Parts: sequence; structure tokens; C-alpha cells
Amino acid sequence: MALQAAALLPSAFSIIKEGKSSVSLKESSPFGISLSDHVKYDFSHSSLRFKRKSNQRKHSIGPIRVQAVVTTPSINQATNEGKKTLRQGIVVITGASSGLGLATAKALAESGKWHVIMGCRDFLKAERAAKAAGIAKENYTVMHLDLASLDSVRQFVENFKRSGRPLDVLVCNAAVYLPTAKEPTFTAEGFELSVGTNHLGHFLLARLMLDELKQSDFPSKRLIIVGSITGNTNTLAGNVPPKANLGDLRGLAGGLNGLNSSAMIDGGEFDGAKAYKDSKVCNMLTMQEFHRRYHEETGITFASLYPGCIATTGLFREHIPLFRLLFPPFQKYITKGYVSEEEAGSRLAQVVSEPSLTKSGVYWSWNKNSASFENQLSQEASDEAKARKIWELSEKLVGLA
Ligand code: LMG
Ligand code: NDP
Ligand code: PMR
Repeated sequence: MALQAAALLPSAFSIIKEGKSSVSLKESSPFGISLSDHVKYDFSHSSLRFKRKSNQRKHSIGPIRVQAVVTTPSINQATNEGKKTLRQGIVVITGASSGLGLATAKALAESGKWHVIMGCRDFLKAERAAKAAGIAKENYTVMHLDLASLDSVRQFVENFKRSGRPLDVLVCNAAVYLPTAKEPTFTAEGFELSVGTNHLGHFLLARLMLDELKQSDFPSKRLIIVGSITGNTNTLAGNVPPKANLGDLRGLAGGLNGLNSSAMIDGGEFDGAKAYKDSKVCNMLTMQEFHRRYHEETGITFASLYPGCIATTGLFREHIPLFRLLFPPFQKYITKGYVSEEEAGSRLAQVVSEPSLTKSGVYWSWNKNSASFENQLSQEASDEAKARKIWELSEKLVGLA
């Protein structure tokens, strides 16, 4: 089936025409930073890097051939008076076709300050979701990304690089949760699907995109990996069985393939709910390891968060119908941990673009008044030695070492 996906792509980024922008400097800044900060900001690098490309490039996205018209992003163009406006930020969000990712894409796109690259495994679903959410065409681009295939991750990175766009923020958001699975299922490379997708796919993506982030000229560059309360055993939610526990990582070391090693990180019996919680611990540990290795050198902000319990998302699609029926009212009226997709999206959007949330190495949460605070991670989710070991083992599994 030949799909004309080109017609579905937004034509390109809009270019702020010289002298046309009537937006004030402050309004056009994703960070609301002061004029003096803008002036200090050195654009020479960006003008070198984003030479106007009027040629059309062909990108291969899985079985679909896509023609993406690549033009200069709406980068700061000098106005007649020689003033500079800050260009739109470019943020990649994985799994932006539903739930938290989609709500975040919408919040950022609607601010007018961001162009969102939706990294999604189902191209048409993502296009439809963006349209249904009312995201303006010029504020998003769908690019194919299947985190359950390392080839797809590498292809995505290649396609992104060829687009000539800068990368200002990367959000590792996509996840699968398989609480009712009796037997493990596997990624293309044969890793148990939850850890393979949620951790290993994102680990490779983040490592390969780090260079892109480093090269960005944006005032605040960020790499965000979505975590969760259920991976943290210092909370009530994290104590609902089965609990996260990475053990001595023997299953991870063995490749999580269920053949010559267990499909579980700790080497135990397969349990889908535990595998998901384990993957979230890996996400939170990976964020901290990135921080230790790269924050000082690159200035990139590394962060994780628990956005609240978004009990209505597609995450629970594999759970039994009774759970899906009772879980939202349980969270709303009993635990009071419930948040809407919109509220959760605005929280993640804050971590992407708020000037006050630039601290690196932090796991953000929100209190009852929806104010953000730096939360404590469980002992395991802040274990430095484990973080290093997971990093090294993951490097081997994804072919980086
Ligand atoms: C597992 O079951 C499944 O086996 C697994 O397949 C997977 O789905 C997994 O996490 C997903 O869940 C979990 C199961 C077992 O919990 C249940 O959901 C059963 C419901 C039990 C009903 C309890 C009564 C609650 C009253 C609410 C009534 C409303 C109904 C709505 C229900 C909606 C569904 C959620 O869990 C148990 O075994 C139950 C025990 C729960 C214990 C909670 C944890 C106690 C922790 C105490 C230690 C605290 C220490 C930390 C301190 C931190 C302080 C800050
Ligand atoms: P959803 O299921 O709504 O969204 C998950 C997204 O991940 C979907 O867009 C899905 O794509 C995508 N995805 C799954 N597998 C892949 C893959 N192989 N390649 C690319 N994309 C993939 O769930 P949520 O919005 O709830 O989850 C988003 C994040 O929030 C997750 O990291 C989750 O752990 C976290 N979280 C969620 C909480 C909640 O209460 N819901 C609480 C705490 C954290 P598709 O649309 O094609 O299925
Ligand atoms: Mg949990 C006390 C607060 C609280 C919070 C904030 C959550 C969040 N949960 C809480 C409590 C409880 N939950 C209690 C007391 C129970 C036993 C009845 C309970 C049960 C429960 C189940 C069965 N909760 C769950 C499940 C799931 O299948 C979800 C899960 O573990 O997914 C991995 C889940 C969740 N509870 C949460 C959150 C945020 C989730 C789901 C998503 C996630 O962590 O990403």
C-alpha cells in the first residue's frame, strides 16, 4: 500500500519574515528571559549551521516514503532595526501520539514558542491525534520512531540530522505497560518489551541525540526522561506489589532475552507490571547518570519527573476492563493522586520550557496546589553504583560499546 505521507506533513517551518514580527522580545522567548540576555546570546553559530535549504529531501520512515520539505527554522532574523528575536525551540517528544506526550505537544505548540517533533511508531495515528487535538500544522512534524527497534532509533536519528533542524530539548516519554501478560514479548533485538522500549530504546536515542543537543545554540538545552512514583519504593504507590527491584542486574547483563537469561532485570520470573516499574527505575537512574557524566561539560539540563497519576491514558490499555473502570475513580476520590491529561501535559511542558526549572539532576513532582518541587527518589532509584552499571550494560546491549 503506497501511502502519500508527504501530504500529511506540515509543509515546513514558518520563517519569521524580516521586519514582520510584531511580537515583543519577551513574548517570543520560550524562557521569558530579559532583553539583555537576548543581546548577549551569540547567534553566529546558528547562522552557520542553518543555511537555508530549499532542496527537498526524501526520508525513509519504515515502509512509508516521506518527502519532507526542509527549510530554515524560524530562526532569529535581524529586523530592520537590527533587533533579534529568539527562534522557536525545537523539541522532540517520543510517544506523542497519545496521553501525556500528546498533551505536552499541544501545550508547547499552543504557546507558539515551540515546534514539536512527534517521534511516533504509528505515523497515521500521530497525525490524526495532532489534528484532533487541534495542534496547528506549522507547529508540529511527525517523524517515525519505533523504540522497540534499535534500527528504527538509528534511522530516526539519521532522519533528524538530515533535516538540518537543531535539537533544543529531547523528551523521552513513550512507554508500554503489560500488566496482564503471562509470558514476555520481545523487541526486534530480543529484549523484553517493556524494558527494551521504555529504557533501552530511549537510552540509545538519548545517547545518539546528545551531540545534537550539544550543538544547539538555545539558551537552555534539556534532556527529560519521564519517571514515575510506582518505581519509587519510598512511597505508598511504590509499595503496591509487585515492587520494582533491579537486584544485581544479572538479567540485564544476560540480555533480557528469556533464552540464556531471564527476561527480567533482576533475573527473576517474568512479571509485566514489575518489568514496567523496573524500566521506570532505569529511566530515573539514566537521567542521573547523564547528569553526572555530561552536565558540567555541556550545560545541558537533565531531569526526570512524576507528572501525577493520569489514570485515563492509553498506558492501561492492556489492563483488564474492571481495572480500567475503577482505576480513575479510585485515584480521583481515594488516593487523590489523579491528574487530567491536560494538567499532566502542562507539568511536563514546564519541565521543557520554564526558566525556573533549569536545575539538572532533578526528579520533579507537583504538590496539591500544582506547584513543582524537587522530590526524593527511593534508595534504589538514586543508587550511583547501579546507575553506572546499568549505563555500561545498556551500552553493550544497544551496540555503543
Ligand atoms: C498487581 O496487583 C497484579 O497482580 C499485577 O498483575 C499488576 O496488575 C499489578 O501494579 C499492577 O497489580 C496489585 C493488587 C495487589 O492490588 C490491587 O489492585 C488489588 C486491589 C486491592 C484492594 C485494596 C482495597 C483498596 C480500597 C479501594 C477500593 C476501591 C476500588 C478501586 C480499585 C482500583 C484498582 C486499583 O495489591 C495488594 O496486594 C494489595 C495491597 C496493597 C498494599 C498497599 C501498599 C502497602 C505499603 C505499605 C508500606 C508503606 C511503606 C512506605 C512508606 C512511605 C511513606 C511516604
Ligand atoms: P500512553 O499509552 O497514552 O502513551 C504512551 C505513548 O508511547 C504512546 O504514544 C505510544 O504509541 C508510545 N509508544 C509505545 N511504544 C512505543 C514504541 N515502541 N515506539 C514509539 N512509541 C511507542 O501512556 P501515558 O501517556 O500515560 O505514558 C506516557 C509516559 O508517562 C510514560 O513514560 C509513562 O511511564 C509515564 N507515566 C504515566 C503515568 C500515568 O498515570 N499514566 C504516571 C507516571 C508516569 P501509540 O500511540 O502508537 O500506542
Ligand atoms: Mg497505584 C497512595 C497513592 C497512590 C498513587 C499516587 C498511585 C499512583 N497509586 C496509589 C495507591 C495505590 N495504588 C494503592 C493503595 C493500591 C492498592 C489498591 C494501588 C493499586 C494500583 C494498581 C493495581 N496502582 C496502580 C496499579 C497499576 O496497575 C498501576 C501501575 O502500577 O502501573 C505500573 C498503578 C498506578 N498507581 C499510581 C500510578 C501513577 C500508577 C500507574 C502508572 C505509572 O506508574 O506509571
